Amino acid sequence: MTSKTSYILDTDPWYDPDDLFSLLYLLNSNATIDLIVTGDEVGTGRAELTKWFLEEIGMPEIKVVAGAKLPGPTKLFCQDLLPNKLYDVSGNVADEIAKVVGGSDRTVYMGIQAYSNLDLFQQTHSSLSDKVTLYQMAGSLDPSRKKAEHNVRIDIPAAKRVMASRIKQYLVMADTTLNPKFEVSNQHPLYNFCRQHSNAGIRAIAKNIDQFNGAIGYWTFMHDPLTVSAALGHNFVDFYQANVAINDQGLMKLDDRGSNIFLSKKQSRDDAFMQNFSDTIMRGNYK
Ligand SMILES: [Ca+2]
Repeated sequence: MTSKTSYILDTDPWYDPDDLFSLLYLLNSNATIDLIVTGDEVGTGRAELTKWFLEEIGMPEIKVVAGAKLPGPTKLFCQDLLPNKLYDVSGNVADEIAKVVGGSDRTVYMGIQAYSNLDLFQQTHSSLSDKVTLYQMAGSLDPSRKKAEHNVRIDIPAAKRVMASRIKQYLVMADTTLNPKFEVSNQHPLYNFCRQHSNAGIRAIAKNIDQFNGAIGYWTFMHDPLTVSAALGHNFVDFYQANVAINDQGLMKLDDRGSNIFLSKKQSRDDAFMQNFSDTIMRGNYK
């Protein structure tokens, strides 16, 4: 009997463009995406724009459910691309995740935003937690940090609860991904590939890169795609097991009393990753 592995992408696209790059990378891999859930939502804008994007690149059948909203300020780029059309992105996010997890032997959960949706799932369907392996882009052990890493900071209670849960977890930390090798600026071949593409969905990524840079003042780094690469079984980044504690400000440190999880090593095979990532994106067939 073959065992079924399912894949869930939990994402906050249309802010940092590395989410859309992650999605494209995944769509060109051997994995089949069973469900996309969005977080840090702006209404249901992130989910609806993602549905539009999937339609544009010829993958309209993938289910997208709008997930948790958060109280803090947030940004949604490329809103003007949303056509005057209704997309069904409704559903109870925890129940939708549970349906996928319950229907397979193992679920690879790719968390490339805050922990909010996964936290709702593990609180309401804790008996399924053992079937989930989480690959999460989040956190940092850099002691000079004054502010916690973004994906932890915007929902600290959720990060704490998931870290303490029974879910097996691999953390790709900012200490690994804040590496200039992972930058995609408007000088990068991937930017030009997107900007000049005949497909409106792919062109939207270049627009997202420009708008992100305009608002934030720096270029996007491929934090999320590296996390997805680990979830897909590539070995561009190595992990070690450690006990981690997280304080009320979301700052992390090694602590024997903390949760036992896998952490990314600071050094990665960055050149090999960027080559594989760029080649995968550029050889994709987008309708
Ligand atoms: Ca993200």
